[in-house]
Amino acid sequence: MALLKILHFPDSKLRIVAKPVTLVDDNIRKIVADMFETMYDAPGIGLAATQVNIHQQIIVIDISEDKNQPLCLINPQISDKDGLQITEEGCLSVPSIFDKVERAENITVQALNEKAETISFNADGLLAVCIQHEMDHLNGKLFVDYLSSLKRQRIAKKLSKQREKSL
Ligand code: K1U
Ligand code: ZN
Repeated sequence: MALLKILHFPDSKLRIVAKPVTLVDDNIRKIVADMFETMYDAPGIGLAATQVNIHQQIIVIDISEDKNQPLCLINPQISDKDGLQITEEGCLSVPSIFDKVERAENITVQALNEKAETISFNADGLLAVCIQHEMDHLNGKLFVDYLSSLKRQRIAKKLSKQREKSL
């Protein structure tokens, strides 16, 4: 397994729209394993392939406290959503920035898992937020896009200062 480099806002590669996976093979399973390792190491509760510069529709998630409930979603789709929730979100591609975002409260998801099986389930609360956040990444969208352009500019400035300091 390998740790992958996470792209940071405002990197333009975060805006690339991911393509569907056509075959879930060992190459895809290696990407999934590396993504889990990268997510647990960060640490985070989710990671989309876009964030590690892989432009295929792959998401990994684990919202459990003990980090023992891995969930891999390949070619995810939301067929139903209802209700609204406002949650403080973070993002491994926008380090140390947190802000409130409004998302659907309940969603119905279809996807393939790493064994190429079709899965379908309902999600609510944090899991629903995380799936919507990660699916946005696959579409080249970041949670800061829901904030005002003034806030987004301030965040870009803050991150570029942080980067300068760390060089
Ligand atoms: O997509 C990402 O960048 C991962 C992101 C997922 C996410 C968090 C919160 C709301 C929506 C989506 C993160 O994991 S940020 C880090 C984080 O939230 C966290 C890290 C360690 C323990 C608990 C949470
Ligand atoms: Zn994110």
